[in-house]
Amino acid sequence: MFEQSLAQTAELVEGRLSEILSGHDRVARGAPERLLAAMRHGTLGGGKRLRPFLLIESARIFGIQDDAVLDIACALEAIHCYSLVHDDLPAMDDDDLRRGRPTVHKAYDDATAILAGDSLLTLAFGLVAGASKIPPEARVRIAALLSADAGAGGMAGGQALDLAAEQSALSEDEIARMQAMKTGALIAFACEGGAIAAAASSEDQRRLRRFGEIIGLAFQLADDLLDETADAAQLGKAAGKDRARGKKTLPALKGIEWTRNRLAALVAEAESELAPFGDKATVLLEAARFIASRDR
Ligand code: GRG
Repeated sequence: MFEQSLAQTAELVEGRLSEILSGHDRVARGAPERLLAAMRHGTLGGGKRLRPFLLIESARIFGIQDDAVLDIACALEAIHCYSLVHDDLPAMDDDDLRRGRPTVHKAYDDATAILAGDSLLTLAFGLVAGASKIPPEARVRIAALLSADAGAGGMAGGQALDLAAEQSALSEDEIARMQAMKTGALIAFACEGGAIAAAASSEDQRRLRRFGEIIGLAFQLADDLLDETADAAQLGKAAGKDRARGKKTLPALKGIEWTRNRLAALVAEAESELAPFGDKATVLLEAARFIASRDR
């Protein structure tokens, strides 16, 4: 049931992103065809679209329909996809495959992959600015929040800390901080951004931020647990490569049982954050459970 609604939202997001990246939409009009094709390669045809789903469902709690926040959800996905395109580059993770297909720099070239990522990042802010069903003040706040969560104090900063950590030992707290920035910030943005778009009260915005931070931690822990427990051959070479490079993860530091217990505790925390919303938050709670127990 939950997976069905996730798949439905993924289809909606895919359709809108495909329209935007056709080059006819205002935000990408006039783009060179090869660059657009590289952006489509990095964005369309795969991905769970979990972040847009969280944003849409966070707004839905307050009675906002998905079409009103769809472009903001697509902006978030565009930033997520840019981060994957850049993360796969030789200067970072140097991966050949993403979502079962050649990475953008393999299918095109490094310079095109850099520009495709840059263009997806800048496209995102155009989409937020043009989300005409959301009041202008909310759009400005969302743009500022997205900038903070995607930038040097958020995802990009977390990536920098992660790269630096290959050369040094990190404590449990340092790993948690790096991951909260690298993967947690965009997930927290999804939940808070949905609440801002819906003009929720400040208290509810904060509550959804905290919920997002909790499930962001769970997302990364579950991801690292998958890497830790999977056979490298089964996962493709990425997990084995991360281990060989000495990537710092909590499951590696604390063990598998500790991680499973921590995931269960995070789901319980997420549940208590959502309690005041009652039945309206059922889907978000299912999302938290999905994230903590995911196998892909
Ligand atoms: C290059 C600025 C910059 C940042 C990169 C997010 C990130 C930072 C790197 C990705 C590395 C990675 C694989 C991290 C593990 C967690 C993660 C983000 C997994 C991919 O996200 P999913 O599972 O992917 O939502 P799909 O394909 O479903 O969109």
